Amino acid sequence: MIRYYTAGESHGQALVGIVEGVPAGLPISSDYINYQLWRRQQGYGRGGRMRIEADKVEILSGVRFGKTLGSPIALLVRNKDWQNWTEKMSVEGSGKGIEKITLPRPGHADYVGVVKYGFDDIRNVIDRASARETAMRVACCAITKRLLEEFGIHIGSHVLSIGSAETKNRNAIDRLVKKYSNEISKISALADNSEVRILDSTVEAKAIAEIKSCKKKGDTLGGIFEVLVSGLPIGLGSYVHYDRKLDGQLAQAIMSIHAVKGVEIGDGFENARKFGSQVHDEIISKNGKIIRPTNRAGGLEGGVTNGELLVIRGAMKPISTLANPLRTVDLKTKKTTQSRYERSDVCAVPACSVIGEAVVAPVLANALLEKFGGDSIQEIKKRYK
Ligand code: EPS
Repeated sequence: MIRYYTAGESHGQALVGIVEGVPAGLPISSDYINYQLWRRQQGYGRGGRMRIEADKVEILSGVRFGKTLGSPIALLVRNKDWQNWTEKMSVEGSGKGIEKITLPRPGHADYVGVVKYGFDDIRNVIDRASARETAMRVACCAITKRLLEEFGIHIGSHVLSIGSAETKNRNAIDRLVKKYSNEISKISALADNSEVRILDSTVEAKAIAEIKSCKKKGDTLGGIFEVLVSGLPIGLGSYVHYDRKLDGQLAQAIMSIHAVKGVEIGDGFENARKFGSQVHDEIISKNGKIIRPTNRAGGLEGGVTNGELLVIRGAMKPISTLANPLRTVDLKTKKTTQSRYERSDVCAVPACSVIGEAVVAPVLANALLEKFGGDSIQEIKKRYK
């Protein structure tokens, strides 16, 4: 089974990742990973940091002549911004003379972090709690995305809403999804053409305008994104054990992304407002084949893939670093005051959708390996056939 770990502080020297359990013989290149890293850095509403970074991965181990060896894969992404933080984030020394941050931002991990670890400087929390970590996550998960592609499984995503700019009429999107239902990553290619990864051009324009005016106000915006997966065979996951139910595992993966506070599979929340007869996808026979005329379940029944398109949505709250800050308490003086502002994004929902694509990949790859697993891609392909 595949596991991955990330390490690294946002303004430290680099982000580091180890991916283990990847079968041997998987073709992978730094170009493939870098393309996913580039996609994560796009999006209207990002702040000054994205102008500094140009994320590129270095593959340090586990790959030889373009193919995985079956051994742990070590990855490195250097933080360009490190040059500006060598003193503040120094590994050595005492930190004497370095300003301590004592104003926790509401909504961030700042306050809970210092209480939990007994720190007197919020910088110790900020730097690991930062969504910068997702750069390495996308790099690690790209390897599992590549693995799934070997089996005709493709992952795509797009953004449904940012602030009040919302895709209400899904008909056009549903037509696109149907058109590309065999290779859903094409949806991503279309979404990548939009600065906010929104497929409906009217909603796209509204979202951009909303981000613009939000920035002027010193505020931030969240939104909803959709991750779609095509080519999944029937039978991945489990209805037998609670911890192997694929919907539960996918929800965990999406909720593990910074600022994601809600998740649904298929029409999860909408279905809760309807009658069962309006919700469940009938099973019918057409030309001797069993088909489903609708997919409100989003590709999972009983925690197991049912052969339909997998549909997962995530809700990202507005970023908690506000240029026009909320009130907080100075942990040194215990006085109520305004929170602090250094620099931040106004909206990162487009990036979050790319991260969503990434984090579901190892979950699905593991479900695939659980059923058909082997030491090499060749061996797994034989079993899969
Ligand atoms: C982040 C704050 C900002 C974002 C960062 C996440 O960074 P900084 O504090 O350096 O301005 O740009 O996101 C990234 C660096 C990234 O690569 O996505 C936070 O507090 O979570």
